[in-house]
Amino acid sequence: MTIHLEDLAEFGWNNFFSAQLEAEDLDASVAVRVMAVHRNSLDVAGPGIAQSIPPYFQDENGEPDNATVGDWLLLAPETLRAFRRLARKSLFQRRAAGIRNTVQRIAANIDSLFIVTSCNQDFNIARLERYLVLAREADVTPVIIITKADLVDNAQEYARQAAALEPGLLVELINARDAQSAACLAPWCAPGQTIALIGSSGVGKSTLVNTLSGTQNISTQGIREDDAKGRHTTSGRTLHRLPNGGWIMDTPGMRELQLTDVKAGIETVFADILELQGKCKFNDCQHESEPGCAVLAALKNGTLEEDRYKRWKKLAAEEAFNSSTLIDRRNRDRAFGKTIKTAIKNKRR
Ligand SMILES: Nc1nc2c(ncn2[C@@H]2O[C@H](COP(=O)(O)OP(=O)(O)O)[C@@H](O)[C@H]2O)c(=O)[nH]1
Ligand SMILES: [Mg+2]
Ligand SMILES: [Zn+2]
Repeated sequence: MTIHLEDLAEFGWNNFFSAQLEAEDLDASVAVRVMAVHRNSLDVAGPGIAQSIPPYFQDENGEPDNATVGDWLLLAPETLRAFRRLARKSLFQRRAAGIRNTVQRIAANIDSLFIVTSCNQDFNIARLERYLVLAREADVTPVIIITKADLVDNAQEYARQAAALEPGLLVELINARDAQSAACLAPWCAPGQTIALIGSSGVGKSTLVNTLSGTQNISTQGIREDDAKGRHTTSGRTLHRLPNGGWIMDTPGMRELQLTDVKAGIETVFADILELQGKCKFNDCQHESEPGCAVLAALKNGTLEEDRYKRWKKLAAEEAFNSSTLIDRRNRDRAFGKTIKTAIKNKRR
């Protein structure tokens, strides 16, 4: 068996993955992509193969590994056992609950993140910024999609506000129910491209997937997400094929993404503030009241917007809190408890 690179392209293969293979790999393995993750198995597919395999495997060095939706695996041709997971181009992950810092991988090798919001009460700059941070952290290209443009008179105003978030940010204003209107998204849905969606409930994610698919497969609101028997009508973490050749992952799992371990993402979205920080007089400047603080100076002279500064502070504090381990937090609580005890004792004295 042999890997034919040209046949893999439609599954999302590109040079990033080719570069990880030696000539001998091409002859002695089958490359497949993880299309769906189930509790006890993975659905994998490639040119001429569709197979269910165990979720955990040992790589060729005997190290345990596991794969998530979107991953590329090499299988041994005879046994179809996975023996290597290719390095990921991008990865969405979250920290699993518990004291040990285990991470749960949500999706790998996604090219673009459709950040979906609508022209109404859902529209919220701070929320868009959070999603941008997640996209940047995962190394995925964000596209802001503002739906329900057909329901308001001032749709352009929403687009303008979103576009101001980052220089060069891609923003598309659409009616998610209308295929012609959603046609502007074609470049991101081209053959071999993989997309994930994120956004609040009700903004039109399922509607958009249906419009892009030209089907009504994915339940939209109005129909309840759980049917009468309590079954989920939306599928799990699965890549769906779009008619023009791209792949799309519907939201489950993306919703739970938190601002944990996203320092790099915040630094990318707030690159201007990062640059200012480098100019502060003190290395450990908190940008509150320190002398020689370049961030406060920029606020004062108006080059940094007050609201943006506040949003950055909030996100940075949240990320620092979430990223501290539970043990850190416990120790901190304990130390805090001690401080209170001492304070009470001193008062009694
Ligand atoms: N008029 C209009 N309605 C939309 C648009 N996008 C979504 N909707 C409607 O909004 C509701 C929620 O959409 P849905 O796709 O279920 O949202 P989801 O929770 O993000 O998947 C449905 O009734 C859709 O028909 C749009 O662009 N224009
Ligand atoms: Mg939905
Ligand atoms: Zn400072």
